[in-house]
Parts: sequence; structure tokens; C-alpha cells
Amino acid sequence: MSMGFDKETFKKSVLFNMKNVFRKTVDEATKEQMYQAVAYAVKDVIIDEWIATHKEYEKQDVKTLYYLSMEFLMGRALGNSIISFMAQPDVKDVLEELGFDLNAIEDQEPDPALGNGGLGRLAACFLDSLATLGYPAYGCGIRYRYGMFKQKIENGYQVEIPDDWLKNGYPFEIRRAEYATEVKFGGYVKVVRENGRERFVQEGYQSVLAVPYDMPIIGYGNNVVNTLRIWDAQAINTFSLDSFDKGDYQKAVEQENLAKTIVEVLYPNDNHYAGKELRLKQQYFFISASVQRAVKKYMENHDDIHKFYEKNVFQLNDTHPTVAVPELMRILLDDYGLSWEEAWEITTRTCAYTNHTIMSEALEKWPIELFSRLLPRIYQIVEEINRRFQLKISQMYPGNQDKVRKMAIVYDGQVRMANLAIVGGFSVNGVARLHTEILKNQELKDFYEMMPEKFNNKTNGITQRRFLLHGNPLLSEWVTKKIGNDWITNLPHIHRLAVYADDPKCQQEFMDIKYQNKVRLARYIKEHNGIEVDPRSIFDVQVKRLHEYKRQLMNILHVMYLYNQLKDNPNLDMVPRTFIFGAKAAAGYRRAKLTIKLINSVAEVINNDRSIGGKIKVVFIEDYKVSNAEIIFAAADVSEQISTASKEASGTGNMKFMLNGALTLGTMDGANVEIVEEVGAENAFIFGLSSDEVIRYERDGGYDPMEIFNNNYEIRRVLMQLINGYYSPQDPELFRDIYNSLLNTMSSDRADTYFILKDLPSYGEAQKRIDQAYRDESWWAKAAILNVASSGKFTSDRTILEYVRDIWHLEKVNVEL
Ligand code: GPQ
Repeated sequence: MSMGFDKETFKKSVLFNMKNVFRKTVDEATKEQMYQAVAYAVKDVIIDEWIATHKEYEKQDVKTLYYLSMEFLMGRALGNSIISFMAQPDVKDVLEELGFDLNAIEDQEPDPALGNGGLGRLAACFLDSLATLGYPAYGCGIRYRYGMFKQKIENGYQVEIPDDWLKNGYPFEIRRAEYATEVKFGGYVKVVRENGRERFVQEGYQSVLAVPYDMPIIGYGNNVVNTLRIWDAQAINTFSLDSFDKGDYQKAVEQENLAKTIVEVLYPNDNHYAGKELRLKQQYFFISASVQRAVKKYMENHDDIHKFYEKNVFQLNDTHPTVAVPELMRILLDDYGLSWEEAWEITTRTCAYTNHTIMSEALEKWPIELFSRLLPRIYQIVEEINRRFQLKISQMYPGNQDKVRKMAIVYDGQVRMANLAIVGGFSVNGVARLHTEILKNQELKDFYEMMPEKFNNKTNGITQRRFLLHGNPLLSEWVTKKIGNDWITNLPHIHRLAVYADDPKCQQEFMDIKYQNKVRLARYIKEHNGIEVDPRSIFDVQVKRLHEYKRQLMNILHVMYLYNQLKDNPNLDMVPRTFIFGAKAAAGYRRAKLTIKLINSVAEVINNDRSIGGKIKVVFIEDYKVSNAEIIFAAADVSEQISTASKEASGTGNMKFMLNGALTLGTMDGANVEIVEEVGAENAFIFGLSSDEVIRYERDGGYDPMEIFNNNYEIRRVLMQLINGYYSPQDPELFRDIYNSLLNTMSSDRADTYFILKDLPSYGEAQKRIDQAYRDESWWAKAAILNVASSGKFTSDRTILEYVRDIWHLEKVNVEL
């Protein structure tokens, strides 16, 4: 037990908070009120540690990491917090004494979904590991009024419902009005001459007040509580406003509106840049507030701004926070009066950039017109960074205009944020070995050649505290019984499980646990989808954002193929299979949404066809999110990681499945490569083109999907079913766009951009191998246990230790009570 948790005190605290917040006794309380009262009681438990942690940081004058991210996909806090101060059994008891079930109470909490997918969830895992390892760190982000939308499926179509997560208040957060900060937009830059020097002042601007809310990030069993600081926007008091006094009523109203709209909603795009003005406002809003605050905090205890980088490091989570580079420059130049050279030295020693994709549609390129209108002073600084950098290019590569064209920061009417992030920092990292190699050798080749010392790899990881300890209590207890509990903070030790992989009794125990977890998921599916699934069937799962490169379409085309085989031969010898999908499509991504409709249409036909004897079921789980993900990973037999090789930077779901004993069905892409390296190719099902092959086809051509269509009867049959109304009798044209995307070269893109037809035959082969392998239960159990046992590398604790060692150089802090 840590954190001075005491069962009786906790119980009193629940009763006290129930009375104080709701004026109720527990027997009058709803489950939702009980959740709130328990959450406040949790805050009571950790508040002293939260204070003590920051006292200790101050006392030791530590170096601090600011993890700057537009997204933090936290998931629910309650269950995870209780686990962190190691009081789960006691809290469970207390609630039972009060007549409540802990699981049901946890279910009352809305998932704070301030993120889209992998990138936002990675940030959340990193915060968990940083606190658990005892490193001083802030997460800095936006307190979106509406997070990731809730997904309903109506008539097979995705419908988006606003996520009003703050509706009942969020008990874990604390508003910190004392740190409110002004952020300025628009206007123009005036040059004033002051004792022989030029000074730049922004005038005629609109501004908003950034107000931070802090959420506790609780380390596991170590008394450390870090902070996720998310910024809300408020109008600057309109009546003391200069422009209002001048009668500029219009401007006062505009500022009011700006504040309201700026944090209104998370953009629901994953791996996709939409170029919206409001998005750039969001970026500058939270970056300006975070950077201003970091500088102020530093100067409260130090007197030399020149050494800022010794005590502060900014990690940019993709290019979204890249305005941190010119913003820090602005503060150093304009507020502290440093020279350009001094400011640049500090900035480039403070900032570091993580790249999360090579997908070109994700590249942020802001039109100069928009950028300079919204951020006039920042744009000036970017122009100067660019001017000096272009000069450097010309010095290094005299006369080579091609280098300038490719590497310039401002070019062709656009501000290229990735180039700015690379030039403005001291580190550039990819998120899996293969991804980093592709960055160095293809996407960022010119930068790598010019500044190889900046480039490094940090293979992603996940927190085992949420995705095994919390999400899979049965397996968790089993692992602990076998090897002790230090895997919770030292995942590589889970390798000690390997010796049990061959033991028939252990295999049986493992399969029983998997079965119980499948029953739990089946119950969830029955409750939420009304579909019955058989927990004895193979649970074959693909859950992740819907994107063409992730190839959910290939998965469902294969299901259509299998169904055809079954219709031809109802006695086909196959292990019953439940194909489970979960995916949100960006609201404006039409083909992705149509793919959801296709999956549901196929499900409708197959699930209602009695003639196939229930050998295939297809389930689309509504509203895939962190809380149901925990249940899904625990129940999976097969983990579908089937992206076109080279396209998935890393993937992190793949790691969560592995940790829970699912076998990977995947391409040699992203972190799959390293997963296979750890567990052995014989314990996974690998198929498809390699990244080199994909890149070669993309460069040289030579792939014609029509050839496959013409020569492969089974594939042709499936494709024809997309346009003959087989799955959409009322509207045979419904899936024409999907058909076209695979075959039609009339569109501007190459047909079958993601090599779905090319990989489909080898995918089908791999699926057959799975069918065969599952029949040998002992083999399967062994392979599954070996997957769990080999997952040690993929803890985010390891990832964080590597960031600390190579990039951040933080010191571990001990918090004694
Ligand atoms: N990723 Cl650029 C996102 O989730 N959203 C994005 O906008 C971008 C990347 C993912 C990426 O697709 C996965 O392969 C990674 O595992 C993940 O970031 C974390 O690095």
C-alpha cells in the first residue's frame, strides 16, 4: 500500500463527499453520484502526494519535460488511479459495504477522449510511464469542450454524436486561474526603435485568456503525481478592454466568440491534415500559453534565461505543436531582448520533434496568407529562420536549387511545419525501427544527409498498467501467480512465463482465462449490439481508426470470400470464426464511412444466414474507445495488423494484443517487424508485400490490379458482389466507389493505392494457416503464452527510458512522504 491510503479514512471520505457535493446519503445516491463521490475521495487520497511531488521538483531544481500534444487520449481515470495507489481490493470492499459494485461505478465515468487514436493514446501511455518512473514532466494540451465524437451505428451507417464529456463536471481536474495567460492573434507588427535597437510589437490584435486545468497523473506505487495541464479559453474581460472603451463593440464581441470557438472541439482527423484556420488557432493557443508559462516558471527560480535549455525540454508530438519553435524565439527576442543567435541557441537546444507518419496527406503545410494574417509576428520569425536556413543550404550545397526546393521551410506559398520542426530542434525521431529507417532513407533523406546527428529511433510502447493490470484482471492474476508481480513496473520480467508455455496444465489455465474474457466480450457485444457470438469461435479482431492504409477493406473482402466458400460448400471444414471490427471514421472521410457501411451490410447478410451453421459471424462494435478497448484486447485470439507495408509508422494496438496473448496476423510494417523479432515468426502469421516492394511499386509502377481481377476468379467474384447488389439489394450502386477505388484508373489516384488486391491472396493463405493452427489447442496456447512472455520490449517504460537517455536527460526523483 502506498500514498497513505487507509480503508476507513477512504470510506469516510466517500460519505463526506457524497454529503458535500450532492447533499445525499449513499443509499439515496445514483451510481453516477457514487462515481463522483468516489472520484473526489480518490483526489483526497492523492492530493498531498501531488503537492509533495511538485515541492520535491522545486527543491531539487529538476529539469522538466513538457510533452506538447494536441491530443491526450486518457481513457477513464478512476480505475487506473485506484490501481496506482494499490488499493483496488480495499476500494472494492468499501463500495460493496456501501452496496455498490466497483465495475459498475467505473462504468459511470465518461472516457475523456481528447484524442483521435494512436498518437493521442501514446501521449497518455507516456504520461503514465513518466510518473511511474519518477520523471518530472507536464503534459500540455487543450481542454476541448467536446472530445472525440461518440459513434452510433444507424442502419449500418456511422452517425456522430457530440461527446459532452464535461456535462456533469469532471471531478479529477483543478482549475488554476492563477496561471491564466493572454494569447494574441492577428493585428500587425509595429517596429519601435529603442535605445538604438529595433523592437517588434504586435498591435491591433485580438486576444483570449488561456486558463489551465490540471489533472493528476499518478505513478504506480511511488507517491509521484505528475500533471496533465490542459488549457481552456476565456474572453478577456470585455469591459476593461481598451478597444471596448473606444467603442469598438464589434471587436469585443469577436473576442468573446474567439474564446468560445477556439477550444470547442477536437478535429476528428487521424493521419490527415485539413488546413482549417481554427486548427492553427488551436495550435498557437495552447503552445503560446504553455511556452509562456514554462518560461515564467523557470524565471521564478533562475536568473539567467540563457540556460533555459538546461532545465527545460519540449517534445513536439508530431508537427501540430511546431509553433513552439517560433513562439519560444519570440519570447526570447521580444520579451527578454536576446539577440537572434542567443535565442536560436536556446530554442534549438530545447525543442525535439517526433514524426508519426509518412502519409503525405498528413503533412501540415499552412498557406502563407493564413499563417501571416493569424500570427504576424510568428510569421516574421519563421521567415527569418527560413532565410538563414536557406543560406546554410546554399553554403553546404552551392548551386543546388533542388536542395532548397525540398528543404526550405517557407516555399511555394506555404509554411512547411515538418521542416520547421526539424530545423528548430536538436532531435528528430521516428516511432519504430522500420519507420525511422524510411524517414532517413526516403521521406527525410535530405535532412538526414545534412544533419544525421539529429536522427534517432524510439520504438513506441504501451503501459501494461492499463492494458493488462487494469484491463485483464484474470490474466494479470495468473501472471502474478506464476512469476510474481514485478512485471507491473518491469515488463521484461514477464519473459519468465516462457517456461510455462509447454506445460499442459498452464496451457489449459491460459485458455480458460482467454475463454472467460471472450465470454465477457460476448456479453458486452450482446448488450451493445444485440448480436450473439460464440465464445468458442476464434475471435479475430481489427480495432483501430478507419483508414484506407489500415485496410479494413481487405479484411472484409476476405470475409466475403470465405462466405462464398461456405455457400459453395456448407460442409466446409473450418473453425468457427467471429470477425470483430471497431473503428471510427473521420466525419468527412466518405470512403471510410462507406467501408463501415459495407462491413455492416456484410454482417447483416452473414449473421442472418442460417445455412452456414454459424461458422462466421461479423460484428462491428459501436463507439470503439479506450474503455471498451481494454475488454476487447483481453478477449482477442487474432490481432489484425494488416496495413500496407511502409504506411503504419508503428502501431500500438498490435502491442496491446500481444500483451494479452493474441497472435498477430500482420504485414512486415511498423512495429510488427519488432514484434515478430521478439516472439519469433513461427508464433505469428505474416503475409504480404514488404515495405521495399511497396516503395518500389510506388516509384516504378508495374502493379496492375486489373490483372488480378482478370486472372483470379475468387477475387473477381467478391468484387462483382460490390456492384451487383449482393450486399445492398435496395441500392446495387451503393458500393461502386469502393469497387472503383480498387480497379478504376479513371480517378486521379492509381487504382488500388494500398495494394489490397495484391496482398489479398497471401492474406487468405495466412488466414488458412490460422484456421489450421487453432485446431491444435496446445500449439495455440503455447504460442499465445509466448506472445505474452515476449511482450517485454513493448512497455512504454522502456520507450520513456530511451527518450530520457538519448533526448531529454531527466533525473529520476524520489518522493518520500
Ligand atoms: N498517428 Cl500523424 C495517429 O494516430 N494520428 C496521426 O495524426 C498521426 C499518426 C499514429 C500512427 O498512425 C501509428 O502508426 C503510431 O503508432 C501512432 O501514431 C503513435 O506513434
